[in-house]
Amino acid sequence: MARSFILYSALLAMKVAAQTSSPYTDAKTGISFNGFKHASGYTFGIALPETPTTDFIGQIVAPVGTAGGWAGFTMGQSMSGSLAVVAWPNGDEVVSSFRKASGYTSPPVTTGDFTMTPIPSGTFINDTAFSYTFLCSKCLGTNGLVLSATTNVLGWAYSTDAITTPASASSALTYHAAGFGGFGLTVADAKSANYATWAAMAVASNSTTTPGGNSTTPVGGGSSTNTTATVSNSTYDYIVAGAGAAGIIVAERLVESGASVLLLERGGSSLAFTGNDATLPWNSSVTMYDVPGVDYYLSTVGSPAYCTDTADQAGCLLGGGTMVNAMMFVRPQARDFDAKWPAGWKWADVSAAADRLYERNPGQTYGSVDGVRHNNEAFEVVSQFLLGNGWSHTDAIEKPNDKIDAFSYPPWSLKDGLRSGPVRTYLPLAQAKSNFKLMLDTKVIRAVRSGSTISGVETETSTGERVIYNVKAGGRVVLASGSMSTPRILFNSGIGPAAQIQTVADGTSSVTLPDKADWIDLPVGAEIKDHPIFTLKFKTSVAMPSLATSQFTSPNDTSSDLFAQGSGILAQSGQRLSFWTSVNTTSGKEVFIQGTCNGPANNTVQMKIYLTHGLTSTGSLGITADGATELTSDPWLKTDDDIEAATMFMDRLLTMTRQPNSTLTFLSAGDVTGSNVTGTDLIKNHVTGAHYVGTAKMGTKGDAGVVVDTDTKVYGTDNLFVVDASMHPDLPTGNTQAIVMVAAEAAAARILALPTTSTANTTTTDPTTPTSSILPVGTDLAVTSALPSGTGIAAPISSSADVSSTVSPLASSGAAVSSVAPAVSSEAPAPSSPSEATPSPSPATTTTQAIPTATPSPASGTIGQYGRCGGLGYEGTGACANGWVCKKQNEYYSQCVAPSKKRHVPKGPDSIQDEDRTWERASFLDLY
Ligand SMILES: Cc1cc2nc3c(=O)[nH]c(=O)nc-3n(C[C@H](O)[C@H](O)[C@H](O)COP(=O)(O)OP(=O)(O)OC[C@H]3O[C@@H](n4cnc5c(N)ncnc54)[C@H](O)[C@@H]3O)c2cc1C
Ligand SMILES: *[C@@H]1O[C@H](CO)[C@@H](O)[C@H](O)[C@H]1NC(C)=O
Ligand SMILES: *[C@@H]1O[C@H](CO)[C@@H](O)[C@H](O)[C@H]1NC(C)=O
Ligand SMILES: CC(=O)N[C@H]1CO[C@H](CO)[C@@H](O)[C@@H]1O
Repeated sequence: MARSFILYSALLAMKVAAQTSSPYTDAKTGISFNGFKHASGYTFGIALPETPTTDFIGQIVAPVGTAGGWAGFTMGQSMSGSLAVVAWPNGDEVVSSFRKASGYTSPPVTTGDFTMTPIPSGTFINDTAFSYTFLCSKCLGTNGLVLSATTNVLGWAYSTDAITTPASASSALTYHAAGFGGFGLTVADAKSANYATWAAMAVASNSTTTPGGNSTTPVGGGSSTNTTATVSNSTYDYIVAGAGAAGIIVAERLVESGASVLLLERGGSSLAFTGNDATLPWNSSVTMYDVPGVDYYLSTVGSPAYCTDTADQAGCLLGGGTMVNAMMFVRPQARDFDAKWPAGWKWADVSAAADRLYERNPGQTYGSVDGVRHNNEAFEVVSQFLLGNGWSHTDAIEKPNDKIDAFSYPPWSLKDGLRSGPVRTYLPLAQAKSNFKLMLDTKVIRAVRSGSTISGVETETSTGERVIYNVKAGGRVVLASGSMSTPRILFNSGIGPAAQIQTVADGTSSVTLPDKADWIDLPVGAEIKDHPIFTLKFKTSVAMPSLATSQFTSPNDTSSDLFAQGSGILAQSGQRLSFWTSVNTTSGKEVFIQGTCNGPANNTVQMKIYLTHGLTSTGSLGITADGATELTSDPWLKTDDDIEAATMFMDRLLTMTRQPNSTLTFLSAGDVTGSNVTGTDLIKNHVTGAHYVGTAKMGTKGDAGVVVDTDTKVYGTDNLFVVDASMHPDLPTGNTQAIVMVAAEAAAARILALPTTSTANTTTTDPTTPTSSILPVGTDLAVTSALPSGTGIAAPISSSADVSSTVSPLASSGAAVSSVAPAVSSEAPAPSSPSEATPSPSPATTTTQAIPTATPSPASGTIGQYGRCGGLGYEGTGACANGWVCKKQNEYYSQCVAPSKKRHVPKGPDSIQDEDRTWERASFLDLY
């Protein structure tokens, strides 16, 4: 594939002025460069001594796209094999690295003798552009730029599509769609007698503004581990670790106060509008996470992003559990708080927080916007059964305190036929603010701690690079990584039972711990709780048809058309009826029960029966040597009260089914069957509820399991907080996400009301200015989540004006599919398929230009993807292979490319991307 090399002779032969260099003097540094400027604003310059030896000074300047992006140049005429320098802005720092391409992939970081040292006065980010000016040492020579006596051909490339992990110098790059090509550098015009003075301005830095991510600053100490991390120069008032149910809400409320907030999420994007383009075959505007009807079948239709290093199932993606859960949204009843939460957290204290949540994220007891409850036969059967036994029909959204012998249409975190939750209802509000940054694919390893003061967090990118982000003086770190993961961060920070911290110290996860004398002994993980679930099946006495699973996983046209209008079975979650009641044990404990019902097979009702609020069993959670959390003791059915309570309810249920004319007859509970079963038999099999709470309980220091105070601050620290399910001292009556969100709202208000601990070095609103800024509530943004531009690192959103209409299957055009570019037909291969070899043919030819030397003939061509097909000096006669078009890149080079960039709607924030799709097509190999 040596086609690129033709350019060299072509350029020398033509000496076309437009593509050659011209001298300019940089105002900021005073350095005279010889350089190349493209219409896009991309500029590259080079300065040489009068007698070049090994070094040169380089400068890359490029407009900062709303989404981010990068700019770079190559030291030879072909990107393949040539040394390249790439740079991009990240917050208020410039990240750079050496790269070398070898194929059709993002060029990896390369190392050698060469190094880069920034020239600070020429390295900056302003409102419109970034500039990187640097001394390139040992960059002249066979490993870098081999200077010609007259003209060198260099390459340039520029992208305004956000890269995956801008904080990491080794991040994968996005395709250089904003521009690329070659230009001729007249060597003589780059030489100056002032070179030595300019080169002396280069100074080593200890930030990531250094070569290749290769400049590492050792951190921590005191343990045998040998980890190094770079330190970001950007600092924040708050760093929030984890963008799940609680993390997004607390981060957004902190942002509203005017404080600067960095939200770090270890996983990738989730809903389509967040940039996830793993859309569904039958509707390319939604991912599996968007569609309520597939929530029971995520693993059938895709590979949901579950954490792989947690004690039990948890979501490791933007939204956390709210993206992988079954969407039950059970507003807590008053006693869920009143029973065991400490003073200041009783229902009277938190009900205003609940109101703020419900204003934005109310939940609803229907799904389909056409008002029809589709496939509702199981509700009809079970409601008759319960009514016949004296239960009453309530509305779980309107009347959360109706929890005794009450049933409801299932309450869902759903809006306009789509999965709702903080990703849809809070995150866009934060992203609209310039004081907010979201970074995906960034895992928090530990809080960096000196005694009781936390200075920041150490993170790890998906490629394993460690970077430390610091808070400002007086700043705070909030852990919101969920009950399965927040404990790990605490252990890794030297906080928890000594045995767990010692496991980290002796383990293999390369965590730098504080000195043993500084370990903080708290019972992290010691009081974990969960709802056990018993699954029962019943035969119905009346005929009850059921839908096949394939109706949800591979929907027919009727279902997918209805969904595009916000309706039908796909616009509903999987449950059909929910019920609640309680039992009183002989020792006087009242323990609640929840049931969710559906009809998984003809004439069959399934009930998932949860033992909930009031249960007394606890287990414990610890960490393994390789850094995974594990249950060191199970939390289910450990007390006589819990066993008695579960048995009592099962006996009552069996009695109900044995009434004359009962519509339900017991069928099975796992392997337990038979007509004479008892309650004791029915509790033999249970599964996890995945509703874990209490791994960093709130309460009075010294009480069992208590880790945080009533401001959610970790005891023994000045500025470390836990705001997620970990801090809940008790289990609620229903599924956990709603109460987790309520408590996150309440926690944000408490944190903002705290006095400043020291001179907060912020010019924005004093973060202690309390509640006025947190009280106003917005509208429910479930659909109108227009995402403004110009926000943080990964947050910047494309300027696409109609995000909101493409987000929703309720697009005004009537059907989501119709808002897809016509090029994407329903037969197009799944966009997420990495093996997709050929883009779908498209009539769109707007980017194609006829060129004299090649006549594109899609039907008969032979030149493959990215092959050269024209340009001055091109001698070939072939045409692009089927499906590809010849595109003029510049005078010298035309290339076979995909007819149009395939767009998957909705056009969400470009910046929030999955690692595996950033390099969807492209080649440095055939840059020009
Ligand atoms: C399979 C399943 C089904 C469920 N079904 C329901 C249901 O139907 N209804 C209901 O109400 N509840 C349900 N739940 C429970 C509910 O989703 C959780 O209680 C809730 O999401 C907890 O919120 P959280 O903020 O504490 O944690 P999470 O929502 O888990 O959020 C934690 C976030 O932190 C991120 N993270 C983790 N570690 C790190 C790190 N080191 N650095 C950076 N980021 C990190 C995660 O990727 C995640 O985004 C279900 C849970 C599961 C797992
Ligand atoms: C930002 O920097 C670029 C490059 O130096 C410059 O052209 C531009 O005018 C600057 N913009 C502002 C707003 O200062
Ligand atoms: C490293 O950075 C810190 C803070 O930005 C600064 O105070 C210090 O002088 C720097 N050290 C070196 C060696 O440049
Ligand atoms: C950590 C790392 O990759 N360090 C490398 C940085 O670059 C120098 C050469 O410039 C190498 O010697 C180091 O190994």
